[in-house]
Amino acid sequence: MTDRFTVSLEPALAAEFSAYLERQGYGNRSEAVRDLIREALTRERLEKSPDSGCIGVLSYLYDHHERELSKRLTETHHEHHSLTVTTLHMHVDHDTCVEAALLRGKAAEVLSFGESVMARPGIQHGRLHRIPLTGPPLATHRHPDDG
Ligand code: NI
Repeated sequence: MTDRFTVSLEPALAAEFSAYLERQGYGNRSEAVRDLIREALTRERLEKSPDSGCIGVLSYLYDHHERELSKRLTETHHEHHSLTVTTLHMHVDHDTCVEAALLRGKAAEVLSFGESVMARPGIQHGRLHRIPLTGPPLATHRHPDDG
């Protein structure tokens, strides 16, 4: 069952929206509106419910010759092993590495961990994408090394 509604836009906004659809490659307005609504609801949920569960995709680039950075990053992920589910490492060229870490935890914890990594000297192009979990906030089982 689909809920339909009509949206009125002033001409200038409608023109901007049409240009946006074109740039983003949307075939129809409904799909674009659905995505924008989902994005707004996701943002609100992550902001208003810091304890709700989410998946985080954290990516960044760094120079592995940068003093100690490589080692400290590994240590950081170990210190937060309950948040960092897995890390993918790519040797881009002689100097540069890209890592993508998959995180799982409370929205606020994932954000503060991501921000602390991205703020480090030597970390470039840091990005954190958070996807809210709709089911139970977190897996409840524990591992012997969780402390
Ligand atoms: Ni590397």
